[in-house]
Amino acid sequence: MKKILSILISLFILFALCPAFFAENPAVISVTSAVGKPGDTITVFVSISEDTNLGNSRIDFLYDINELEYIGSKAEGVGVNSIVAAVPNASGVSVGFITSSGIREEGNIFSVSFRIISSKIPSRIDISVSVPEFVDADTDLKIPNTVNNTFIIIAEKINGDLDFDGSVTISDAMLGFLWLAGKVDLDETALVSADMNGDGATGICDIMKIFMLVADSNG
Ligand SMILES: [Ca+2]
Ligand SMILES: [Ca+2]
Repeated sequence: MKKILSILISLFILFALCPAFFAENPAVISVTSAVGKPGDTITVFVSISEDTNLGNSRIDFLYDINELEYIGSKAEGVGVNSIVAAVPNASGVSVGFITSSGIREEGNIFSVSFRIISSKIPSRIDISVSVPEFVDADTDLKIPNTVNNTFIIIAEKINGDLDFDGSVTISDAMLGFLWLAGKVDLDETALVSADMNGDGATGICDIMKIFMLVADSNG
């Protein structure tokens, strides 16, 4: 019994002395989807959860380069100072970025624009998104992270047409209000159509715009 106790105590001391392998806050990376026609340039926005203290890093986007062409990346909103390297390759593009110090805020960190080469309409281009390694800006410890894959829908997008019947009517506005109230779910494609101001997110301002559009067209 005494022996077991001393082993437990030794183990406890060993763990107490070991530096933590992971930094504390996981980084949740979200990438928006988009809708466009063949030939259109569309933009997806990459955002991060709060208080990650993420330092310089990169995110990889894998897709069929015969369907999608990389156009450019732009630093956005919180914490990313500049895009250092966006390297298009045979399987997609890697976007590297510089942070002024660790990223603490939540919000968009950068955007990536693509041109739709594929002429298949309607269809869908999948983009698989991955993070090679995230490290803490101060301690260099690994930051655990999650990231979602995304997709581009190739379709005739009509801003505000949430039910995809080809026109914007009071039904679309009602659908938007029901969604805001949490009464119905909208799939990601409908949410992209609902993004009236093109900022990559759908909210009350967008739904109000749809409502105003319908109200105006009804005199
Ligand atoms: Ca409609
Ligand atoms: Ca919006």
